[in-house]
Amino acid sequence: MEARRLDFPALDQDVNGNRLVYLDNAATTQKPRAVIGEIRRFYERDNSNVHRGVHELSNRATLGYEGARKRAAEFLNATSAEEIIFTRGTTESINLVASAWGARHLRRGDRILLTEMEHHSNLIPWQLLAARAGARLDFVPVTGDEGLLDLGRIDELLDGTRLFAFTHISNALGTVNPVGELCRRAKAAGAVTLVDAAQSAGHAPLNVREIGCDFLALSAHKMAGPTGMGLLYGRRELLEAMDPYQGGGEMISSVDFGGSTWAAVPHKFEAGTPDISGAFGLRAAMDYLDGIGRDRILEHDRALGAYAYARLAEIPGIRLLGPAEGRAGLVSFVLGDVHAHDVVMLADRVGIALRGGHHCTQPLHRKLGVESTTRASFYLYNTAEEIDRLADVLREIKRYFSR
Ligand code: C6P
Repeated sequence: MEARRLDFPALDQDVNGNRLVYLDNAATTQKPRAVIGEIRRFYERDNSNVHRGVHELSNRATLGYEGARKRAAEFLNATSAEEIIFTRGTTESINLVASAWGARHLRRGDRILLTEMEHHSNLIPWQLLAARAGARLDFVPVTGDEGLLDLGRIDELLDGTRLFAFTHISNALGTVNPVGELCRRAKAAGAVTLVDAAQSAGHAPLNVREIGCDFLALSAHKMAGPTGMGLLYGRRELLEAMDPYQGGGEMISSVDFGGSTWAAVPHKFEAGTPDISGAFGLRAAMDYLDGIGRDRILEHDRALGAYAYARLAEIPGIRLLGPAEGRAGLVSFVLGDVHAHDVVMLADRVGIALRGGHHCTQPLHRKLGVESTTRASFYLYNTAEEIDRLADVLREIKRYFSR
């Protein structure tokens, strides 16, 4: 894995006089040359709009764009490319379902089930929908600092639920949720399921048919791909029964002053000129990750997550959040009474990139009784030595503030 560092030009730099240690991968990962080069190649050779042209460049752009859709379907083991809708990312994918599925299927008094560890992107769209439809939100509780879902009352909570949306990996806790089991139980209760795979898509093999979900959302930029690009997987029969999300070019079959008809899925949900270079970049990212092997990336992530948890637990007065075992490749913590923003700022002075705040999980932080946490998150190019450096720097910061 270490040799892979060389594929990522941004890692090869000093920050504030020290070698960069990039531990902010849950926010966005770095991009390998294969992805950067593919986007550049698209703009240098194939740049044209998709679907509307018959000239050579437009054909190439269309082939590449639709080829990326096929590649994404294969990456997720979807039944067909028509089940893949390109979006701006996880946030837009979830908003699309809340808007286009919700408008059709949610009625006053209906219930939506979420968990207490959801990112705001998997909370606010449902709050907006619930307010519009007169529906109610329920939450699967989190056990406390250990950060697991308390599934004790899950069947009771699922009873009468129309849709259950939950994260695969928590960006704030590092918890890996049992997505297959959650989908099975939701299905048994007749609920539609949405998996937020923002933190898992580039970190583990993902098989939507094995998981058994109805929808799954991901962002390219968290899996070595470009920003502003992502996708929604949706089971075809559900997508076909949904209204369009936005109106405009590309999503129509025929248009008249008095009314219009819609294109078939997936184009029904892709109004306007899409992020074409983003699709080329996403495809390159998927090829890159599969070239390494997503099972190997998962193993590496888990090993770093476990190592970081153990090393940081040695620091006196630190409070670690999330499970001690079986965690993903990220660790969130409170360093005594040092504010997270001070930790992040001081670590940056020696070239270590961390993130501090509520990580868009304000209700979870409130429940755990903390305003903010510091988070170190890893990817395939990070090493145990970088975690050792982090642990040393955190000790120094702690000592400095204890004087
Ligand atoms: N989490 C983090 O630093 P977008 O912004 O659409 O690409 O992804 C949103 C999102 C949805 N779900 C989960 C679990 C996420 O972690 C994120 C993004 C970043 O943790 C930004 S707050």
